[in-house]
Formats: sequence, C-alpha cells, structure tokens
Amino acid sequence: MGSDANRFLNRARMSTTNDYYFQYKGCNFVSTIYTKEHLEQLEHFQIHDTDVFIVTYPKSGTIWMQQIISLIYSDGDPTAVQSKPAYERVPWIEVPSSNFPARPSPRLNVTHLPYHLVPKALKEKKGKIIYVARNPKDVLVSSYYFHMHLALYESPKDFPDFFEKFIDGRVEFSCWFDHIREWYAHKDEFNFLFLTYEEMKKGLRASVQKICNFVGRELDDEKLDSVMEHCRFDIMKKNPMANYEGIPKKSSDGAFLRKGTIGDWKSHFTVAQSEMFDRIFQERMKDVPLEFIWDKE
Ligand code: PPS
Repeated sequence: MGSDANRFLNRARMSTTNDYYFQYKGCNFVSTIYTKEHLEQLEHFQIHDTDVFIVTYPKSGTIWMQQIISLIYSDGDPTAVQSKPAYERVPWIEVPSSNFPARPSPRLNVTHLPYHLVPKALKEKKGKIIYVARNPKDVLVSSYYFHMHLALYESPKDFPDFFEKFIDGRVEFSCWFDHIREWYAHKDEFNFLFLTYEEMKKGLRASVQKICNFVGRELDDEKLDSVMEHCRFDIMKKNPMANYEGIPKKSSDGAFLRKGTIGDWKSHFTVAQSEMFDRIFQERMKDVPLEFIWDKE
C-alpha cells in the first residue's frame, strides 16, 4: 500500500478532536443535529414495500433527487415543491424529528447513512433504494463551500485544511471512500438503483425515466416535461423551498445550490492535491468497478 493510502488509513482511525462530532458505530455525526438514541432506534424501524430511500454521501445530488422524486410522485405537479421545503417532503431518517414510523405511505425518504446503519428490514428487500454518487473531487469542493456558508457547521480553516479532513474522513458521515465502497459491495442485498450526479447532468430525462421504472410510476410526456422543468438548476435555485433559504447562513460565500457543474474541483485543487487525491482514489477504489466522470467534456 502506498504511503498516501497508509497516511489516510491511520488518520481515518483517529477520533475527532472535540465534541463537535460524536461517533456512532464508526461514523461521525454532528452533535447538534443527531442523537445516538435515534440512530439506535432507526436500525429497527419497520419498512413498507412502498418506501423509497434516496441514499447519498453529502453533496452528491441529494436535494436534486429529493426534488425529482417529489415531482415523480406528484405526477409532475409542482405545488408541493413550491410550497413545502424538501426536508419536509422527503425527510432525512437520521434526523430525530423526521417522524419516519408515523408518516403515511408512500414514505419518501433521504439518508446520508452508511450501509451498516440503515434500518435492517431494508435487507429483506422491502422498500427501494436510489443511491446517487458524485465524483469525490467535486463533492469535496461543494462540501467546503457548504461548511463556509451554513451557520450550523464549523468553518474550515482554509481549503488545504478541509482537503485533508475530507480525505481523512474527519467530516460528517466520515469517509467518502467507505460510504461508496460499503454501499456498492452490499447493493445486491437491497432493491437498489445506482445513479451518478454526472449521468444526471448529461442525460436527465433518461435518468428520470430510469427512476420511474424503478419505483413503478408511469409518467406521460407532459408530466415528464414538468418534472424536467422543475428540477432544473436555475429553477430550483430560485425556489426557496429547494434552496433552503430559511436555514441560517454565516456567509454569502457559497449557496445551497451553488454552481451545479461537473469539474469545479479544477478551479480549487492544486496539481499536487489532485495527484495525491488520484493516488488515494486508485488505492481505495481498486476493487470497486465504478467509473467516474471528472470533467465537463
Ligand atoms: S446535501 O447538503 O448533502 O443535501 O447537498 P446535496 O444536495 O447532496 O448537494 C448539493 C450539490 O448539488 C448541486 N445541485 C444540483 N446540480 C445540478 N442540478 C440541480 N438541479 C442541482 N440541485 C442541486 C448543488 O448545486 C450542490 O453542488 P455545488 O457543486 O456545490 O454547486
């Protein structure tokens, strides 16, 4: 194993330095948002066949998929996406107030949880999982601005410092590499659809069709056009229910819907950072048969 990868593994084993995070079964959670009690309970939640779970590592296209799934289930009617925040329409199951057990079916959910912390009943192939992955260099940059922007989060010292934390997994939901490796390795235990942010960018209509087929919803062309219209980046950015305008900000540097592009990492990574990231990526992903799109072209 190369020295970068060794360094990564050693640092990832270190616990975090303050009580901003707590660890639960190896995963970092922000103490002000999550509780161990709730995480313990949700492993035992009952699952219905009609439940849908969007699963993402943070900053991989979660809100986009929340919007798409809301619109698919409303047959393209934008009323709900224009009047209710995404986290109410498609709540995070790991947030204690999500009220998962009591919600009526079909329950549309989202989670950033690693594979080993989701409700165990999902492995009985109840419910459906849509996993959205994004190239981790863009995830890192998006996450950096998110931490700069939202009052809820500790501000990164600077980009190089955040870069180190990200590759070491000293961030919420821990390490990108572990998240995707675990989920991908266990995907056949679930009703599972794998999509990437980049394939959605390059062919959204085909991705929406795939999702419709997976969840068993048929939309005619007119309804599909409406889904496409209301999940456009520029339309979502102007929609306060999608752009989380109500959440306290500490800086105008960034936005929830910030750039929405592929390859923004190129404006932030130095050559040395990019090479180091590539070495770690190759080492950590060597047995994962996934190709990522890193550039616009
Ligand atoms: S979170 O906090 O984990 O829920 O964030 P998440 O929604 O996963 O990721 C936010 C990034 O997704 C981009 N985004 C979109 N890109 C293209 N099209 C649409 N419609 C769209 N909606 C959200 C958003 O801009 C964030 O990426 P960056 O690179 O920061 O712009």
